[in-house]
Amino acid sequence: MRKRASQSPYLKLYDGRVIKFPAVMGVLNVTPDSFSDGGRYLEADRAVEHALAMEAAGADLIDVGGESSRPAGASEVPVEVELARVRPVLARLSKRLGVPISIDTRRAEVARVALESGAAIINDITALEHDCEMAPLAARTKCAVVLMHMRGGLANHIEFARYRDVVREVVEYLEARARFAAGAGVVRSRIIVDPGLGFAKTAQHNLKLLAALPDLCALGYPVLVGASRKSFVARIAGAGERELEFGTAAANALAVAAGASIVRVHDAGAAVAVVRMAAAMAGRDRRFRRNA
Ligand code: PMM
Repeated sequence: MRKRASQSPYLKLYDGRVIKFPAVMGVLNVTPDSFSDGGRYLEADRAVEHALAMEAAGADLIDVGGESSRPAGASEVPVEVELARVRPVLARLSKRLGVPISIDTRRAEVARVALESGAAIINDITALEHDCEMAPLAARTKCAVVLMHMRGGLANHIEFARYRDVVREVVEYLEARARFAAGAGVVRSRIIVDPGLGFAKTAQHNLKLLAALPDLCALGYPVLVGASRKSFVARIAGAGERELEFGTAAANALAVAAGASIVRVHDAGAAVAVVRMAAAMAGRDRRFRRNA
């Protein structure tokens, strides 16, 4: 067990905006094939509407993605396609959205366009490994970066779900990637780590990682957890709409109680209530501390 490093209760972005933790990241997948909301927000105007609705429901930031990473057989899309999907949405959002935007991409070219449109966070499921231009871009722009653990590629990562000790290996990987990012000039206080639930992980691996969140938090970086509607939740809680939502809520509540700083979700309204309650119960909401 590591010595607990102190975690900041907020993230200050390069533009001065502050995201208070625990925070809700609303997912805006602008893809025709994402596993839960695929196709619904492909049309830019509807995507923008959905993002604004998530903000109104209390989301603290919006994660825009143009490439599906659906566990079973996600296909790679050319960079032009990814750009064509996200560019019109980002252009419209930058004028209308108050909360910060993160761009869910492995590609520096897409991240660059998004940052130019006002995004403040790069959410890279390959922890800056896929594209060697990503780390210099993040360093140059002083944006925040989410470093996620995964193994293998988009289409085959589940074949890599083999570990001797999944917690140790994921913690060590994220520690190394955070060190790499900071060494490349990424602002240290803007590094976020993520165990990558469902990416090269079985249900058991995901459960072990969720149970070990305090070890991940002990690295000293904010921890992002993306359990929302994933197949392990369906397997455990049931695959119906309600079961998936309540299963997601349970995972998010316990993740916040264990120290997670950001939960990445599809139903922002539900998650806001869950996170508020869990934060207060865990003594993470100053207004409701017992000795306040
Ligand atoms: N999961 C998905 C996509 N991007 N990014 C981070 N940082 N963490 C995740 O767990 C994550 C992610 C896949 O889910 P989706 O298709 O519903 O977006």
